[in-house]
Amino acid sequence: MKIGITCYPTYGGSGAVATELGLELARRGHEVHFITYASPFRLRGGFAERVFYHEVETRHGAYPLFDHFPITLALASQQYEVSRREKLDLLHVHYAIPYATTAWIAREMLAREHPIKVVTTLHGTDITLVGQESSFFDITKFSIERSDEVSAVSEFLRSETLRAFGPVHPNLRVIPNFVNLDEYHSVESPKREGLAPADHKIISHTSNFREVKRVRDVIRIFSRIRRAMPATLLMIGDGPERADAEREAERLEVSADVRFLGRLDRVVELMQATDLFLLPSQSESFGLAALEAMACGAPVVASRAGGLPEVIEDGINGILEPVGSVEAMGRRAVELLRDPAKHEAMAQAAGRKAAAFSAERVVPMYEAMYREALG
Ligand code: GMT
Repeated sequence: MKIGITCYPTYGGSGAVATELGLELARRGHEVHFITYASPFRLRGGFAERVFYHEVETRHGAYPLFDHFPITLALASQQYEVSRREKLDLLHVHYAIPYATTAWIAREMLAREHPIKVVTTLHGTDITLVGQESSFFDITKFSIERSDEVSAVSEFLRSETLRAFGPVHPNLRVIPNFVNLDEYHSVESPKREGLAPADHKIISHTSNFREVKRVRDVIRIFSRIRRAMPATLLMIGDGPERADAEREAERLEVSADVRFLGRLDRVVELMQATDLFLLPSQSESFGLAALEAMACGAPVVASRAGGLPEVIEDGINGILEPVGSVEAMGRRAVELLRDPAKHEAMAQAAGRKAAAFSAERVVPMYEAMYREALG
């Protein structure tokens, strides 16, 4: 098949899933065209056979009338152009807003000369936050309804979509996030040099530091761990809540042991060195970051929220507590880190659970959805 993929290219789970999917599809012999406004961050590893990248124009001030460059129209035009020129079979868009809408425009434009199909994957905040804002609600609903096939990344997100928007699509299916186990797996001797002193436990968190991630809770949980044992917290990513998290670390007097590493294109070695991963989000449709940590053998302490219980089984391969329960999360994290046998059993169980979400198992679900879209 010839597949066009559009996603948020910079950082975030949806862009990661979309890019990993494109690379997997290309390995399976499909031709994949990324149509995005910047090179997707996980695509920057170099040349990949059957993978193409088409950059969308984002010029500001291109015409004096435009206070804001109409980037969504530029994207729709590019989706149209690339689909026509490369004879794509379908456009697979990740995140409903605005991509399900731009793909719908492109498909309408192509209708007579080169009909294509539109497949939309819902990732989370496109449904749980942005799509439910009054100004976006109707256009989000419309664009999902008009997609040929639609998937959601968890049972939670599927239910939430149906609750918020009603029966938007007769065949709204769940295709979970996946992980490439060739890359994400545990290693005997992870590279820890330079990350933390040798006697420290390594605790990690990765996100885009938005409010929904509750990064101050990450610091609060860590401060409880730090009071109990030598430990270093790796804060990977960046975003609007970073300054608050830094201040919280100062307030709790743990700054010396918290390392803000900023946005990193590659985190696998850090996950392999991680003893415990923290994801105390307000909501999380799936929690790709947790899955990748688990694949590397790191148990996760997370909120019992959204789709996280579909990935993390409390007491078996991780720890779940209600949103905001930093006391309980910190206490249980300390108990686990103090018990090497229990930690090892959880790390093993985390790896096994991650294997249930391997690329080998999940990517064929996307291929099946494409075949159905193409009839
Ligand atoms: O906030 C993020 O983590 C980014 C966001 C996105 O759309 O890029 O992630 C969402 O999609 C991921 C991939 O499907 C899911 O694993 C995340 O759980 C989801 N985030 C939220 O629901 C908050």
